[in-house]
Amino acid sequence: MEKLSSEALMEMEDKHGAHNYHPLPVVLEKGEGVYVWDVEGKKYYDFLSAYSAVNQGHCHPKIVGAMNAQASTLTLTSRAFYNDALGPYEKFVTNYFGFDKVLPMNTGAEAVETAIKLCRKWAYEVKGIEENEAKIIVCENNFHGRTTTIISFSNDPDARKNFGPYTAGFIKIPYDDIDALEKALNEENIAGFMAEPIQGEAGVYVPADDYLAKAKALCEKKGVLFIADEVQTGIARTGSLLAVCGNCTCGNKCERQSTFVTPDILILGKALSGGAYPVSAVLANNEIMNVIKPGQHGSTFGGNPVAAKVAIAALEVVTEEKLAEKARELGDLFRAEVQKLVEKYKILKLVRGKGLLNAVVINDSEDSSTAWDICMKLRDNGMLAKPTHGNIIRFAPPLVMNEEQLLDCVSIIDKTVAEFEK
Ligand code: IF1
Repeated sequence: MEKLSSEALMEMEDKHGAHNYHPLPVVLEKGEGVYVWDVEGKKYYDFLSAYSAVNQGHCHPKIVGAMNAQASTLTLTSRAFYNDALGPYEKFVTNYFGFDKVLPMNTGAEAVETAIKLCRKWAYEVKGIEENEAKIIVCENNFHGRTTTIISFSNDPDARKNFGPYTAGFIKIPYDDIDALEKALNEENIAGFMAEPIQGEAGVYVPADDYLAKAKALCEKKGVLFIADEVQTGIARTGSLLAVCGNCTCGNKCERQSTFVTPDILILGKALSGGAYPVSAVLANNEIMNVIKPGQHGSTFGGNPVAAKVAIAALEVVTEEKLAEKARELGDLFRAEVQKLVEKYKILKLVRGKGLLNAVVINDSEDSSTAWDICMKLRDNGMLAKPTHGNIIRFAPPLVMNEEQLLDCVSIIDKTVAEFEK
């Protein structure tokens, strides 16, 4: 069959696929480490990492090896029967993150939905809130996925409009505002507080250093569950194993430093599989997780043998290659170098982030196309990134990048932005 061009492939998607995305016009056919290649053979640095799912780099041999081996042995049993991969994975992942139990799911949104159901059930059966009265506090400008319940508490019109009627039982408060949280915690029937340790989609908003610790302490005082959505910030992305780890030094399985904020419910996804396979997870201790009894929650693929083997390999790579420490060091270097560009170019307003989850705010109106135009030029110059909202460009390379490659990307950003300087 003749090789289809980028144009032909984009037209094919446009004709046969739902238009639920507006991708940058580049058609990728190969990925390896920090690089991807388009169908014409052009090579790019990947600076999005599939929204932080490919932290371990594209097609990591250890992860792909584990996937191939299991995929040619036993792919799926469903949970109607046991299999020889799930127990060892559950033991591995609960020890890795320090929780009693894990409920394995597939996508991030499924894990968020699972956490919401778990929190509600715990509220009724352990805390004693009256049934159907449980409320969960969430933050404005959140992004937790795209199911109907999750978009019910979104304030992004694109994510929410015309998908009603909406699920009740959520209270929205400003992000990074401890007073607002304290006030909301005084309301009736509060079961949980769910937040992203750094708001990714909103534009990489890093809260005050003590926000999460104070939030957890307030929740503890009020007998409310603190639910951390680490789907995007977890798995070493922000310079520690989890973003709630604060400023731990080791990055991997730190000795629960004083700044470590233990969530009551931890939500993982994306890089839990290194981007090779849909794997998500909800972790909690027995007092919470044991409210779920047989037949009360699950999914066909949740905890399948391929997912189990892939996730173990993906997490072993994080430890073996010290990816949290790398993200911390390279992230500091990236922000320092890009800050020099902010001082050099009027078109760049600021750079912010933690570890290798960063964003640059473009000095133009929210509705301008400048951020998009810059990403199009970055593409021409061999680097792929995409705006989050309006005038914010997210920069999140695979954590396996080395200093030379990072500095090469900074020089690509420099060269590209120079073309937009009026
Ligand atoms: C899209 C955004 C990022 C997430 C957090 C749960 C989920 C996500 C913190 C749900 C997913 C993805 C979804 C994808 C693009 C991407 C995204 F732009 F949508 F908001 F990363 F910022 N919690 N984020 O970031 O996980 O069900 O997707 O596996 O929907 O466009 P999922």
